[in-house]
Amino acid sequence: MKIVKIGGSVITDKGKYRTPREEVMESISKLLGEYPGRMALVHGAGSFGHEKALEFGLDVPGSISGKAAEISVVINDVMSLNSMFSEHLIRNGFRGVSIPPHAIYGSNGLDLSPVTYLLNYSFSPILFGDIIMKDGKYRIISGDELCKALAEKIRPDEVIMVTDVDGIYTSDPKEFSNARLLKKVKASELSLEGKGKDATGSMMGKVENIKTMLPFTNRVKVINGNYPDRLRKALLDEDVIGTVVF
Ligand code: ATP
Ligand code: IP8
Repeated sequence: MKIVKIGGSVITDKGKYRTPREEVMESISKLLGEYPGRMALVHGAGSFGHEKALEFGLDVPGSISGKAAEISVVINDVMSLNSMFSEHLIRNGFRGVSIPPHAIYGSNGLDLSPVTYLLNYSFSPILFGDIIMKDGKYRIISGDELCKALAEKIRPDEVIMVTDVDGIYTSDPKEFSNARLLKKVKASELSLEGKGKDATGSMMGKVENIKTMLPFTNRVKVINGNYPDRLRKALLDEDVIGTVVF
C-alpha cells in the first residue's frame, strides 16, 4: 500500500490563479492508471488554493464568522481542481473516488473510515488540500497533513510526495544556486529554516509533516513530477533521483 501526494506545484501553474497544467495531469494520470497496487491519492491546491487563501488571510486559522464567503470561494476552487484532475485520472483507468476533507471533518476531527471502506472495495480514495471547520473555527488542511493522517490510519509501505523540484535541498534551489539535494536523510537529522512562501509553508511545511509520518511508514520519497518517468520508477521501487527520508 502506498500513499501518493501530487503537489499543487505540479498539476497547476502556482503563479497564475486557477491555472491547471493539463498535460502534466494527463501524463501523471496515465502512470497512476497503469499502477496495479493499492494506493491512497492526495493532491495539493496549487493556484486553486494558495493565492486566494493568502489574499483573504485564511492561512491564519480563525473564526468562520465574517469569513464564510471567502472560505466558500476557496473550497469551491479546490473542488474544481479535484474535479479536473479526477477527469484525467478516471479516463486513464484509475479507480479513484474523491473524498472532500471538509465533508469528513467533524467534532471528533477527521473521520477516515470512508478511506478504508473504499480501499476495501479496491478503490483509491482521492483527498486534497482543503479548509476544515470545527466549533465555529476554520483552518487550512494541507495535502501533506492529510498524508500524515492517512499514514497513521492505513500504515502504507511508503509515501511518495511529488513536487516541482528534485527533492529536499539544503535551501530553496530556486533561490540559491549552491543548494544541495539531500538524497537520503534521517527524519531526525532533517530541518529547514524559514516559513515558506505559500499558505501551508511550502517545503518547510512538507518537511514538518514528513517527520510526523515516519512512525507510520518505512520511508517518504520526495521526487520531481515534471519528469513523469521518476514517478513510474518510484512506484516500481526502482532507484530514482529524489530524497528518501527514513
Ligand atoms: P502544493 O502545496 O500546492 O501542493 P507542492 O506540495 O508541490 O505544492 P510546495 O509546497 O510549493 O510544493 O513546495 C515546493 C517548493 O518549495 C519548491 O518549488 C521550492 O521552491 C520550495 N522550497 C523551499 N525550500 C526548499 C528546499 N530546501 N528544498 C526544496 N524546495 C524548497
Ligand atoms: O496545496 C493547501 O493544500 P496544499 C490547501 O497541499 C489550501 O498545501 C486551501 C490552500
